[in-house]
Amino acid sequence: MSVLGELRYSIENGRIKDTDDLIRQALEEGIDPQEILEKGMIPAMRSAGNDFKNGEADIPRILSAARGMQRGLKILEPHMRDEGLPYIGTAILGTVEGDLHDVGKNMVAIMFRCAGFRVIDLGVDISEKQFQKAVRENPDASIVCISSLLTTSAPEMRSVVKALRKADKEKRLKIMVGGGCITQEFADEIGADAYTENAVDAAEAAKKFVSCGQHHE
Ligand code: B12
Repeated sequence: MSVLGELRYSIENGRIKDTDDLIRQALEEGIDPQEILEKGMIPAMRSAGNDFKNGEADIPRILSAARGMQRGLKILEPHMRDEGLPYIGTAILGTVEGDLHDVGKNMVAIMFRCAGFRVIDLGVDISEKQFQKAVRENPDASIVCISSLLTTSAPEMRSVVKALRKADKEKRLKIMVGGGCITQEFADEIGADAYTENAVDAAEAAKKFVSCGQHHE
């Protein structure tokens, strides 16, 4: 198996020590960090997510896959971004009030950082007021990402979107929503700008938002 194949296997199966070693090995072999991410790590994350959805993976496995991704990205990150490069945008991210799930949110943060965004991760159980405060305090942020895994916390998402829109007089914000219980239909209904099913697509959609913004300036 190639080093990227082994890397993929190690993340899918939560073998974190192997993940660390394999990323270092791939870098030593001169494989481009972007390729390590796109051909080794992202497919692993996708497949762990799919296995989970189909009931083929349990909670400890998805948690350790996420941990492997996070640890691996820490090793890879310094090789990926030229420190001198400007960020392509700033995104605020959080899980809504009443909801403590953060695995998916953390994956969104990782993918955004890899795409070149500065990410302000507010954490979990974030109230409408906390989202509003973060937007006020970070005038350079143009994207707000809200995560929700619980049907009971989804209504909270609706009021966060409403409050952010009301305060956003210059219409600078793009609001993205996601998480296990969110659907495109719900996202449309509450007036979000984008919904995606996974973190990889979320970062792609966000990149489109910032590049559209630049064209209009
Ligand atoms: C792990 C887990 C937990 C862990 C959380 C640990 C942690 N640190 O996150 C613990 C054990 C603490 C937990 C607790 C509870 N949980 Co729970 N939990 C799960 C479980 C098994 C996995 C969630 C997960 O991590 N998925 C993997 C990640 C990668 O997927 P994801 O979060 O969906 O994220 C992906 C996308 O959705 C997307 N995405 C995520 N966020 C965003 C944001 C944006 C902007 C975008 C664009 C995309 C995006 O990108 C991610 C990666 O591709 C799910 C089952 C399931 N099917 O999801 C139940 C589940 C979410 N939990 C559930 C419940 C009911 C609870 C509890 C109420 C249980 C209880 N009775 O105590 C508590 C609630 C605690 C609270 N207040 O939040 C239910 C929710 C049902 C519902 N629809 O309301 C589920 C669906 C289980 C079930 N089938 O019943 N849980």
